[in-house]
Amino acid sequence: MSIEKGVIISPDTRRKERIPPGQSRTVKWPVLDAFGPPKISTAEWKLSIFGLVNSPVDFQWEQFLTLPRVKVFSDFHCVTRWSRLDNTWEGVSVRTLLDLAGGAKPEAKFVLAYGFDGGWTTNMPLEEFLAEDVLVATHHDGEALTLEHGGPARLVVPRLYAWKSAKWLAGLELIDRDQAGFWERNGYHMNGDPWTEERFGHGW
Ligand SMILES: Nc1nc2c(c(=O)[nH]1)N[C@H]1C(S)=C(S)[C@@H](COP(=O)(O)O)O[C@H]1N2
Ligand SMILES: [Mo]
Repeated sequence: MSIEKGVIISPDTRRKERIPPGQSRTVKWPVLDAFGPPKISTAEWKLSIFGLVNSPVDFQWEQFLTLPRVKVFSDFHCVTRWSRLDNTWEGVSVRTLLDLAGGAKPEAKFVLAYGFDGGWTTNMPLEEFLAEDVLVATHHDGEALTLEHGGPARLVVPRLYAWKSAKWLAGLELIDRDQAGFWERNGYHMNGDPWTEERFGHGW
Protein backbone atom coordinates (compact mmCIF):
# COMPACT_ATOMS: atom_id res chain seq x y z
CA MET A 1 0.00 0.00 0.00
CA SER A 2 1.25 3.49 -0.69
CA ILE A 3 1.54 6.04 2.06
CA GLU A 4 1.14 9.77 1.46
CA LYS A 5 4.28 11.90 1.47
CA GLY A 6 5.16 13.68 4.69
CA VAL A 7 3.42 11.11 6.88
CA ILE A 8 5.35 9.95 9.95
CA ILE A 9 5.70 6.18 9.68
CA SER A 10 5.54 4.37 12.98
CA PRO A 11 8.57 2.04 13.04
CA ASP A 12 6.55 -1.06 14.03
CA THR A 13 4.74 -0.89 10.66
CA ARG A 14 8.08 -1.70 9.00
CA ARG A 15 8.46 -5.02 10.81
CA LYS A 16 8.27 -8.13 8.67
CA GLU A 17 5.76 -9.64 11.10
CA ARG A 18 3.45 -6.80 12.11
CA ILE A 19 1.18 -8.75 14.46
CA PRO A 20 2.67 -8.98 17.97
CA PRO A 21 2.68 -12.34 19.82
CA GLY A 22 -0.74 -13.46 21.06
CA GLN A 23 -2.64 -11.00 18.84
CA SER A 24 -4.79 -11.49 15.75
CA ARG A 25 -5.72 -9.13 13.01
CA THR A 26 -9.09 -7.43 12.77
CA VAL A 27 -10.19 -5.42 9.78
CA LYS A 28 -13.10 -3.81 11.60
CA TRP A 29 -12.38 -1.35 14.35
CA PRO A 30 -13.88 -2.50 17.67
CA VAL A 31 -14.94 0.04 20.29
CA LEU A 32 -13.54 -0.52 23.76
CA ASP A 33 -13.74 1.57 26.90
CA ALA A 34 -14.60 1.32 30.57
CA PHE A 35 -17.57 3.66 30.97
CA GLY A 36 -18.81 4.61 27.51
CA PRO A 37 -18.49 8.03 25.93
CA PRO A 38 -18.83 11.20 28.01
CA LYS A 39 -20.70 14.25 26.76
CA ILE A 40 -18.24 16.88 25.54
CA SER A 41 -19.11 19.83 23.35
CA THR A 42 -16.26 21.50 21.52
CA ALA A 43 -17.39 24.78 23.14
CA GLU A 44 -16.55 23.39 26.59
CA TRP A 45 -13.64 21.25 25.41
CA LYS A 46 -10.28 22.07 26.94
CA LEU A 47 -6.95 20.26 26.88
CA SER A 48 -4.64 20.97 29.82
CA ILE A 49 -0.89 20.33 29.79
CA PHE A 50 0.22 20.56 33.41
CA GLY A 51 2.35 19.16 36.22
CA LEU A 52 6.13 19.21 35.74
CA VAL A 53 6.21 21.56 32.74
CA ASN A 54 7.71 25.04 32.68
CA SER A 55 4.50 26.88 31.75
CA PRO A 56 1.27 24.91 32.10
CA VAL A 57 -1.17 25.66 29.33
CA ASP A 58 -4.82 25.02 28.41
CA PHE A 59 -5.98 24.84 24.81
CA GLN A 60 -9.51 25.67 23.71
CA TRP A 61 -10.88 23.78 20.71
CA GLU A 62 -10.60 26.58 18.14
CA GLN A 63 -7.07 27.32 19.26
CA PHE A 64 -6.10 23.65 19.16
CA LEU A 65 -7.16 23.49 15.52
CA THR A 66 -4.69 26.24 14.58
CA LEU A 67 -1.66 24.30 15.86
CA PRO A 68 0.77 22.67 13.41
CA ARG A 69 -0.53 19.26 12.36
CA VAL A 70 1.04 15.89 11.61
CA LYS A 71 -0.11 12.62 10.13
CA VAL A 72 1.03 9.28 11.53
CA PHE A 73 0.73 5.85 9.91
CA SER A 74 0.60 3.16 12.58
CA ASP A 75 -0.82 -0.10 13.92
CA PHE A 76 -3.10 -0.39 16.95
CA HIS A 77 -2.89 -3.36 19.33
CA CYS A 78 -5.51 -3.95 22.00
CA VAL A 79 -4.54 -6.08 24.99
CA THR A 80 -7.79 -8.06 24.47
CA ARG A 81 -5.86 -9.54 21.49
CA TRP A 82 -7.04 -7.67 18.41
CA SER A 83 -4.72 -5.64 16.21
CA ARG A 84 -5.85 -3.12 13.62
CA LEU A 85 -3.17 -2.37 11.03
CA ASP A 86 -2.74 0.57 8.63
CA ASN A 87 -4.28 3.45 10.54
CA THR A 88 -3.62 7.02 9.43
CA TRP A 89 -4.08 9.44 12.31
CA GLU A 90 -4.03 13.20 12.01
CA GLY A 91 -3.66 15.75 14.76
CA VAL A 92 -1.03 17.54 16.81
CA SER A 93 2.28 15.99 17.88
CA VAL A 94 2.63 15.77 21.65
CA ARG A 95 6.11 17.25 21.15
CA THR A 96 4.47 20.44 19.87
CA LEU A 97 2.10 20.52 22.85
CA LEU A 98 4.94 20.07 25.30
CA ASP A 99 6.97 22.84 23.62
CA LEU A 100 3.98 25.16 23.97
CA ALA A 101 3.93 24.29 27.66
CA GLY A 102 7.53 25.49 27.95
CA GLY A 103 9.02 21.99 27.89
CA ALA A 104 9.36 19.34 30.59
CA LYS A 105 11.10 20.06 33.86
CA PRO A 106 14.17 17.84 34.40
CA GLU A 107 12.46 15.82 37.13
CA ALA A 108 9.56 14.82 34.84
CA LYS A 109 9.80 11.08 34.09
CA PHE A 110 6.22 9.84 33.50
CA VAL A 111 2.94 11.05 32.03
CA LEU A 112 -0.64 10.62 33.22
CA ALA A 113 -3.25 11.07 30.51
CA TYR A 114 -6.79 12.00 31.63
CA GLY A 115 -10.02 11.27 29.80
CA PHE A 116 -13.25 13.26 30.09
CA ASP A 117 -14.90 9.98 31.13
CA GLY A 118 -15.13 10.24 34.87
CA GLY A 119 -11.52 10.43 35.97
CA TRP A 120 -10.28 7.69 33.64
CA THR A 121 -6.47 7.85 33.43
CA THR A 122 -3.54 5.96 31.99
CA ASN A 123 0.17 6.26 32.73
CA MET A 124 3.32 5.82 30.67
CA PRO A 125 7.02 6.68 30.73
CA LEU A 126 7.81 10.17 29.38
CA GLU A 127 10.28 8.58 26.97
CA GLU A 128 7.53 6.49 25.32
CA PHE A 129 5.18 9.47 25.30
CA LEU A 130 7.74 11.63 23.48
CA ALA A 131 8.26 9.18 20.61
CA GLU A 132 7.90 10.81 17.19
CA ASP A 133 4.72 8.90 16.34
CA VAL A 134 2.69 9.96 19.42
CA LEU A 135 -0.05 12.51 18.77
CA VAL A 136 -3.33 13.95 19.93
CA ALA A 137 -5.52 12.90 17.02
CA THR A 138 -8.68 14.55 15.74
CA HIS A 139 -8.92 12.43 12.57
CA HIS A 140 -8.60 8.76 11.63
CA ASP A 141 -8.28 7.57 8.01
CA GLY A 142 -9.34 11.00 6.77
CA GLU A 143 -12.50 11.31 8.87
CA ALA A 144 -13.10 13.29 12.05
CA LEU A 145 -12.87 10.92 15.02
CA THR A 146 -16.28 9.69 16.05
CA LEU A 147 -17.34 10.09 19.67
CA GLU A 148 -17.19 6.32 20.25
CA HIS A 149 -13.54 6.25 19.14
CA GLY A 150 -12.55 9.14 21.38
CA GLY A 151 -13.50 12.31 19.49
CA PRO A 152 -13.15 15.21 19.49
CA ALA A 153 -9.52 14.34 20.31
CA ARG A 154 -7.67 11.32 21.64
CA LEU A 155 -4.12 10.40 22.47
CA VAL A 156 -2.49 7.83 20.18
CA VAL A 157 0.60 5.95 21.40
CA PRO A 158 1.28 3.41 18.62
CA ARG A 159 4.16 1.55 20.26
CA LEU A 160 2.19 0.58 23.39
CA TYR A 161 -1.04 -1.39 23.85
CA ALA A 162 -4.10 0.62 22.87
CA TRP A 163 -5.34 1.19 26.41
CA LYS A 164 -2.56 3.82 26.69
CA SER A 165 -4.21 5.74 23.81
CA ALA A 166 -6.60 7.79 25.97
CA LYS A 167 -9.89 8.61 24.28
CA TRP A 168 -11.68 11.92 25.00
CA LEU A 169 -8.39 13.41 26.08
CA ALA A 170 -8.77 16.15 28.69
CA GLY A 171 -5.31 16.50 30.16
CA LEU A 172 -1.69 15.45 30.16
CA GLU A 173 0.15 15.67 33.45
CA LEU A 174 3.91 15.24 33.72
CA ILE A 175 4.97 13.59 36.97
CA ASP A 176 8.23 12.49 38.57
CA ARG A 177 7.21 9.07 39.90
CA ASP A 178 5.10 6.52 38.09
CA GLN A 179 1.46 6.47 39.15
CA ALA A 180 -0.96 3.74 38.06
CA GLY A 181 -3.90 4.83 35.89
CA PHE A 182 -7.35 3.20 35.76
CA TRP A 183 -6.51 -0.13 34.09
CA GLU A 184 -3.06 -0.21 35.62
CA ARG A 185 -4.63 -0.11 39.11
CA ASN A 186 -6.78 -3.00 37.96
CA GLY A 187 -3.82 -5.17 37.02
CA TYR A 188 -2.67 -3.96 33.62
CA HIS A 189 1.00 -3.29 33.03
CA MET A 190 2.63 0.04 33.91
CA ASN A 191 4.45 0.15 30.54
CA GLY A 192 2.48 -2.04 28.07
CA ASP A 193 4.84 -3.04 25.26
CA PRO A 194 2.89 -5.39 22.93
CA TRP A 195 6.06 -6.97 21.52
CA THR A 196 7.12 -8.37 24.90
CA GLU A 197 3.49 -8.94 25.97
CA GLU A 198 3.53 -6.53 28.88
CA ARG A 199 -0.16 -7.20 29.45
CA PHE A 200 -0.49 -7.66 33.19
CA GLY A 201 1.63 -7.11 36.26
CA HIS A 202 2.66 -3.82 37.55
CA GLY A 203 6.41 -3.80 37.27
CA TRP A 204 6.56 -1.61 40.39
N1 LIG B 1 -10.75 7.83 28.12
C1 LIG B 1 -10.61 6.52 27.84
N2 LIG B 1 -9.71 6.14 26.93
C2 LIG B 1 -9.56 4.84 26.61
C3 LIG B 1 -10.34 3.84 27.26
C4 LIG B 1 -11.30 4.27 28.22
O1 LIG B 1 -12.03 3.48 28.84
N3 LIG B 1 -11.41 5.62 28.48
N4 LIG B 1 -10.15 2.50 26.90
C5 LIG B 1 -8.85 2.14 26.29
C6 LIG B 1 -8.83 0.82 25.72
S1 LIG B 1 -8.84 -0.49 26.80
C7 LIG B 1 -8.64 0.60 24.36
S2 LIG B 1 -8.38 -0.94 23.73
C8 LIG B 1 -8.72 1.72 23.38
C9 LIG B 1 -9.78 1.37 22.36
O2 LIG B 1 -9.96 2.40 21.44
P1 LIG B 1 -11.15 2.26 20.39
O3 LIG B 1 -12.43 2.13 21.15
O4 LIG B 1 -11.08 3.49 19.56
O5 LIG B 1 -10.85 1.02 19.60
O6 LIG B 1 -9.04 2.95 24.02
C10 LIG B 1 -8.38 3.16 25.25
N5 LIG B 1 -8.62 4.50 25.67
MO1 LIG C 1 -8.03 -2.38 25.57
